[in-house]
Amino acid sequence: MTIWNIDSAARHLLDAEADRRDITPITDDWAELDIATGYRVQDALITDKIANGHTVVGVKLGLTSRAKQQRMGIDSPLTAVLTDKMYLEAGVPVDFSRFIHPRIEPEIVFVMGEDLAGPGITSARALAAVRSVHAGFEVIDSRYRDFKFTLPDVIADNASSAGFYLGGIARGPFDLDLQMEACLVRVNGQVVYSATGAAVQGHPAEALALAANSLAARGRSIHAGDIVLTGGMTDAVFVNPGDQISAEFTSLGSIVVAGGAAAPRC
Ligand code: 0L1
Ligand code: MG
Repeated sequence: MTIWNIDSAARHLLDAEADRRDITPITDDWAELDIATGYRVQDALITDKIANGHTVVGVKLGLTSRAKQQRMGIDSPLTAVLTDKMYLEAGVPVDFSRFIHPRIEPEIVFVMGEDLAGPGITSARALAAVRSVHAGFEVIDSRYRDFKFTLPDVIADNASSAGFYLGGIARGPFDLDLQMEACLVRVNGQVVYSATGAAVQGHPAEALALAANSLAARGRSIHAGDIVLTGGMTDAVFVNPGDQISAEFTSLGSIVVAGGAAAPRC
């Protein structure tokens, strides 16, 4: 029988990720896992990754769009941590030997030019701290079976983080209308979703401000050079072996990702 605490919950999630094995929600067995405890599990999990050679490269927001909130049945955004090992080179297929049930979602991504520390950060202040804006495609891979979890569960699981692609085009934060920036998601040529930046908390800079302010509540901040994924603009699509999935943005260019070959299950 597992004795549930911060460390055992983090270990359970790390083992599931390493073994490419889905698990039932931790809250099924540990009802005391609340939002604050979920973030402490997330911290423990990231501490373990750092001890194993990962470097923190930024933060991400999850569940910032209605499309994603409705799909997951959770109406509150959350933050999580990006590490260097999540970065995926353009053109490299999604590697099924690494993931359980990967899904992919288009995002507007900021690279920070200045530190940003809440509380009290407005979207205008947040945008002024951005160095460049990029298209992104985030690979999420919940460690929970069928992507079924409560908010504390998914916070503990570092918001399903698994990988991210960055588009090659960098635009200044005031060189485009981020609210109107549109994105089409195609799977094997068929448009399956579309959205504009307004889907992300009304404006991606609102999501950035939200990240700075919620991190401040835990004594954290965003640093110059950090990558910030502002949250899926649309619902995420499952990646299947051999698929070709693209995100075409109005002025941030396109990212095309292939599903690699199927990997045998152990
Ligand atoms: O990036 C995200 O929006 C992930 C949030 C967690 C929920 C999910 O797995 O989609
Ligand atoms: Mg995301």
